[in-house]
Amino acid sequence: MSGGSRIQRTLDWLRPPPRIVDWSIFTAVTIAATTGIVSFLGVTPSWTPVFWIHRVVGLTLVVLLGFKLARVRYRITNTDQWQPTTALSVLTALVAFGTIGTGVAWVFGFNPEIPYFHFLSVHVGLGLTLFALMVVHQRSRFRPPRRVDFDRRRTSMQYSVMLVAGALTYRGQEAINNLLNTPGSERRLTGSRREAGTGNGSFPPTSWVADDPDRIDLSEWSLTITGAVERPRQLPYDELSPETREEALLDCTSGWYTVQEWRGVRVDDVLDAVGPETDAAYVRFVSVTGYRWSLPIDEARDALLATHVGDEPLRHGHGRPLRLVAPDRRGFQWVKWIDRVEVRHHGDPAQWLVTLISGFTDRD
Ligand SMILES: Nc1nc2c(c(=O)[nH]1)N[C@H]1C(S)=C(S)[C@@H](COP(=O)(O)O)O[C@H]1N2
Ligand SMILES: [Mo]
Repeated sequence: MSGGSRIQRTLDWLRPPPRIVDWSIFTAVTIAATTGIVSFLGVTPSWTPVFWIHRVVGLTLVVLLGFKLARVRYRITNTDQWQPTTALSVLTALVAFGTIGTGVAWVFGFNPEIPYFHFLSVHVGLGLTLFALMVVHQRSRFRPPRRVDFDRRRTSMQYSVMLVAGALTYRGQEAINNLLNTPGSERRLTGSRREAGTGNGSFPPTSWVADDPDRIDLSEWSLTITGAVERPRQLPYDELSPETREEALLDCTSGWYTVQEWRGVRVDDVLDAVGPETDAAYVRFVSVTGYRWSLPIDEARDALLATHVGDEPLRHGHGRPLRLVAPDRRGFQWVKWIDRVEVRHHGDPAQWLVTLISGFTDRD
């Protein structure tokens, strides 16, 4: 039958030329990696577009990879076509499907217990690996698209169809999830799933592997408040008066969140006691481990230095004696085991170095 079936013809029409497919995969993976990394900051609904782009681009990638694999399949199945770069290409394809597969599995509520990692962090790890492999792969094979590849109407039509199909697929998934009432239907906008309950035992202590201090002896601990302040101070534990209670949501990039009532000292009160200089702009919270994060001073004033969660003293794993509660910030910014608060004139770009690789966990 010449021309094949109607579906076949439609697919052929929708398939962009090879160089554009390759270029689009490169672009889509780059966008997915970028939105994935940027989404690590998102907690509040204003970040919804970032999560949506990530999901829709991820699903569009499925179609693009399908086109690509249909084209290059013979290079893998015909052993006499093998080249030194074939292994790398196969690995890249496997990591690509692993990344998409773990993302889709997560959306449907799949969350197996695995050693050391949370399942969602496997998706993050595969995604970062994919980006790196793709850059290497492109260097051996990449041909930039040429003008002849573009037929403006057709190309924009092809992309509209793919993106709309991606968005509809994601919407359809929501409907199926809700209908079947899978655990995947209970995700926040960030994709995180709820850890229900109150107090220390109801959510997992989550830290970097290397960030694992010894238990802190309260009689040897004190809080130093220093930097751009008029009267630096050092407060022993029993001079803190942890009387402020506040409900706040902790959302970790490894895919869980919890809502707790925290109790502690308002940063505002701590700052008033030391008198920040008038041009002070940031407050840096530093852990006994060296882990740290800074907040703009006005936001910091609204944050809490917590000693308690759900009316229990914080357990070691959750940052005893003192941890930051920074509403509307992602979990990794909620520094644990704080013993130093520094008022500063500038932000602290180096803090990113310590916090880029989230998700190694330390469960008790
Ligand atoms: N000092 C320090 N603080 C830290 C971390 C860490 O590794 N070291 N992990 C952060 C991360 S990634 C999260 S999600 C929260 C988790 O808090 P929890 O362990 O009480 O659940 O703590 C944050 N604070
Ligand atoms: Mo986290």
